[in-house]
Amino acid sequence: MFPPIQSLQCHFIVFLLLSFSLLSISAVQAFSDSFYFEVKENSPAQTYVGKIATKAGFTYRFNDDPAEFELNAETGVILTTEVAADREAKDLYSLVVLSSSPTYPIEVKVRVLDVDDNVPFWPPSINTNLSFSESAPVGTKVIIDSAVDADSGQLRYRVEPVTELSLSDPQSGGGGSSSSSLPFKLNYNSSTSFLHLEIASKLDRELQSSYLLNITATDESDQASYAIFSVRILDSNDNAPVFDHVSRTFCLQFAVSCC
Ligand SMILES: [Ca+2]
Ligand SMILES: [Ca+2]
Ligand SMILES: [Ca+2]
Repeated sequence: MFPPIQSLQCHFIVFLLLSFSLLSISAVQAFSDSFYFEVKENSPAQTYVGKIATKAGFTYRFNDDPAEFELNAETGVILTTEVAADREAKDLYSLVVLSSSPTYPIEVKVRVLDVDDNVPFWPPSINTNLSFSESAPVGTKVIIDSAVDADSGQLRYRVEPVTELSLSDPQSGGGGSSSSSLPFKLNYNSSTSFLHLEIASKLDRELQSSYLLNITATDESDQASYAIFSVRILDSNDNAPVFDHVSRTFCLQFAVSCC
């Protein structure tokens, strides 16, 4: 008694799926050996990266030659080439080394470590026009666009009033002016990268209606760039009306002479 055709089709599909799974597993486990190395980005040519295990009588080559690394066919030593690795372009290389016949594959991963080789910058699209109501209480914050640094380190920020010297030399510390002369301070959360400008002391539009701020972003290698932010203080109805003393006196005199 033969099984029905539909049952045969099902068995065939199950067989195909099992075969495919086994092939996938064997592909994952196909490497005879695995190696993990680390090298700093921008390392000069011929910097030692690592050495794979070799067997006597075999030679070795990359399956797909990377521009940044070379392999000694006999010793298994991997060195950098004239083409420097750039972590910001690629931070992990997954390479396959093949032995001579009988061929066996070796997995090599090379992690490119960060070097602080980028200066922080302020994207041109940032909003540099800010405003606060003069009645906003101390502690009121507005979020401002932060600077960008392609490296992995943390940035730090400082705010100073704009002076001619601070514009010509942002490293000068504002030419003697300090953030303490401003009614603002910066609040930076390095884990979220949110940067806030916060009111540090009471604002008064009638005393000063606008400020120009020089905000500097500095990375862990003291590379810095600054942006100028303008802060407008918006009017609030916080002054009681005052009578003109002269005209009031005139009116009273007029009233008395009329009587
Ligand atoms: Ca780089
Ligand atoms: Ca870098
Ligand atoms: Ca940097």
